[in-house]
Amino acid sequence: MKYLNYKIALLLTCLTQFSFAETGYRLWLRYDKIENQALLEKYSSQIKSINFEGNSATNLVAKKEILMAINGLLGKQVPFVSTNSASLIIGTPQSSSIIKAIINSDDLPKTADGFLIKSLAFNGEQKIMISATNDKGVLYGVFHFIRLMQANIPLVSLNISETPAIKNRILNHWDNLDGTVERGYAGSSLWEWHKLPGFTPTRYTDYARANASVGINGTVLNNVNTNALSLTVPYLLKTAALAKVFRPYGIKVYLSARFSAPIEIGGLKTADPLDPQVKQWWIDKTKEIYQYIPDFGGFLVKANSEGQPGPQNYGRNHADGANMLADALAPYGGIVMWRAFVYDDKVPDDRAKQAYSEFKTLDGKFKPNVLVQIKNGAIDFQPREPFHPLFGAMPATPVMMEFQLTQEYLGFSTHLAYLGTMFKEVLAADTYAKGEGSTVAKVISGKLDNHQLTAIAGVANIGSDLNWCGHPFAQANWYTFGRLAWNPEFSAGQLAEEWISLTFTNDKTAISGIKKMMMGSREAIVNYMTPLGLHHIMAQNHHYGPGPWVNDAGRDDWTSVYYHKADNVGIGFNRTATGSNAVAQYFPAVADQFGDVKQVPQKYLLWFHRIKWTDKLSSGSTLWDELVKHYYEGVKSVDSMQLTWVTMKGKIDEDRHQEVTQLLKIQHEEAKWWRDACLLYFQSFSKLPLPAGYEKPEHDLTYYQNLKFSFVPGIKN
Ligand code: GCV
Repeated sequence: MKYLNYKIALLLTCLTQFSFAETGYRLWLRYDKIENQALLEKYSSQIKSINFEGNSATNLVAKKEILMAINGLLGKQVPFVSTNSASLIIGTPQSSSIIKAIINSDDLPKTADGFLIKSLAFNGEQKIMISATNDKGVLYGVFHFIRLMQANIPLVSLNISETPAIKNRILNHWDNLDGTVERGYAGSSLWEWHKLPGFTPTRYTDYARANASVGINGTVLNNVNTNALSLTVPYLLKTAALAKVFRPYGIKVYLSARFSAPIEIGGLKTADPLDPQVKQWWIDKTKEIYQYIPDFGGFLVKANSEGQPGPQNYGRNHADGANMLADALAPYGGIVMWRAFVYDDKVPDDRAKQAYSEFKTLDGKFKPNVLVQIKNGAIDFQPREPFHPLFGAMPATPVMMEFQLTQEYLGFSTHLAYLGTMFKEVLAADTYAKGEGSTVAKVISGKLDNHQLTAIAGVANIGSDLNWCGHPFAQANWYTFGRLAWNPEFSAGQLAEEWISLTFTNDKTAISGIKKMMMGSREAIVNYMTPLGLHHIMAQNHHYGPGPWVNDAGRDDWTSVYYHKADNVGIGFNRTATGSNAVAQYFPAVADQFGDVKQVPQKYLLWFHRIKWTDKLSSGSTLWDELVKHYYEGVKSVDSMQLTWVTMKGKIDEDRHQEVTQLLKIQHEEAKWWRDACLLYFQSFSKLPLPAGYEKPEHDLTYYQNLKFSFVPGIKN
């Protein structure tokens, strides 16, 4: 007996000591047993049984999720019951007679996808109800409820009514059919095209769960630099298989469409959008797509940009191209997302002005099911850009936002960059299109110009890596994108806290430390890469590391010198009336501010103005000294992040703590690399010394200029 007890004790020890590595695979959907004993007991007394009527595919996945979450969080099986004695009641008034009896359906949010979570008394018992007018709304309500429990929020007097501010909340995958991901730093593509349609691993379901949990309801599967093959039947079958997995989670699939597909896969001689045969080809192709994918979302198009074909090849304009596709999609309710990311080195004008110049005049010329998809800034997802002047400038056209979650210009997946602060900076920016308060958020949510068709896109940072996004903290950008797409009014800090508590811990000190790291992280990167409005000074092509010296890239607007214009006198791009006059594309209140060197926010100084090295700034320092200060501050911020992270040891799991420790070390080295390379290069013009007290760069400029890298991820090497 004694021996048996010993064996049992040994087995238990082994079992408790054995645990799976914390890979980050579970993202923010962890559902581990709640550690706070008092809360656990409280929750257990509040959720004794669940009633969830309804058998649609979406109901079934919501049931599975709530069961998995509650059983995990409470550490015990909570039964489903069919009576109104249940303490948690879920469903729509149509699917559930109990919901119908206990709720006045007028109280439910009217907008599709909205939900209501309410504490109420029924038959003398206290209950919680999750309801909506449609099954998708119920699913979102379920995920929200789970989030409350994961974040250890008391379930008392609940009365949460939410509706999404933006209708189409979409990820853009820049995934190629060969499994690579353009600007992807988290492994290869999730889509195993060669195994589709037969093989759909559970990972696809987990992808759908993660998206639905934050309200994302669409995904463009393939790169905007696209291959026409994705529109052929074998690939449509593969897309249909993915659509089938995502459908119950309320996620529609979309495809990037190659404008020249009628030639490449259709055997036509032209892709001219006004050619009747071309139009018919798209009508037939679209009909075929809907045969395979009845709820297909529509097309995303990159046209006449960076070598992609488009209507201008035939002397037509963007509206001609978009409208042709829109007509083909309209009978099925599909939409066109036509990108405004256009520029051409043959156009003798500031690249920052070209999208506005091309699109502004087309306002009102698009069919009702077209959205113009605009990047957050006028150049290209730089660490910091002022908001794109097209926001607010096309009142008669639905316009949508394109953010980049993958960190092409923000340190790939080795730098900790929380982009919530960047998203918010842009969303909260005031366009003054209709006077003060005409924020970018209001433009894209259709509120400013009264548009019903609204959308937002995020270029995905997701790949085959175990933890999905490469850097454990990069998951926060996926999370935050979804949550802000749902409600652009959420604050970056609130969402950071939320994500930390779901992903790492509910320990208050840890949350506040990690939040501090996250909230300062993007500014740190701006400081050590492109402070004071500098932009596009990264290495050529692969974009890994600094390259302010790049002066020959095949075309001027791909060089760095085009953007910083440093010489012995000063630095910066004059975009005022005496320069390219890009400021004039903004509404007067903004143009006046950005165009005036005394009023322009310092963070945009060199974006709009050319300043002498020795000019005094409002801070009292010369431009050179201020630039140096920012570069050094950037590195110092990474020091602080490292110090904070050390104090997280023991507060979060060892696996992810180790990973982030290592990544922060790389980030620190790379921050110094950026700082030293850029300052040495700019110093070769300013000829000014580093002010006293700053550590000297480790190497000379030639050393940094000679660094060469092979097989950098994110490009075709
Ligand atoms: C998909 C930048 C990137 C390209 C990307 C392009 C775009 O130029 O470097 O890789 O191409 O933006 O958004 O179309």
